[in-house]
Amino acid sequence: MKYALVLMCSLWSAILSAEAQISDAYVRGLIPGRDMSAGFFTFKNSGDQPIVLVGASSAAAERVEFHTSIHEDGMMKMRALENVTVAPGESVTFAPGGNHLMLFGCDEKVFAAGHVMLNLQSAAGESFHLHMPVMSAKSAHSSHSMNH
Ligand SMILES: [Cu+2]
Repeated sequence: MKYALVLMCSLWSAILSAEAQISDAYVRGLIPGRDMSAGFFTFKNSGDQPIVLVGASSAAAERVEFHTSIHEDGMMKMRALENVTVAPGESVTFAPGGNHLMLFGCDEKVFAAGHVMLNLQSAAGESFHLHMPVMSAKSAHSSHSMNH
């Protein structure tokens, strides 16, 4: 009985880890005097159920939100998204000028060390771990407006 349980658990974790592939993850380096950053990644759902991302958190930031950039009255603005749904077999790209993670209250020391660990939570209670290198704010494409 114990053996069957262990087998079930390892099977379950294999299913979970095979469900999504995350690539091109990175965060912007902090601009001196500011504690906000933006994070980007591509999330591919290779399972057969939709994955609804409902939250993000990081030890390197006080708060992390999903944002989208929209053009309104000739200006680029940002809106917070409550959740992001990734359909089975589809990818969602968080990239400059579109969807992004917004990190508030960033820890300078962690950013200076060059990488940020971040978790995405799904509505089903899954957790996806992202290892995001810090890219210099100068070299990163700067289309990210601070207007909310
Ligand atoms: Cu934003």
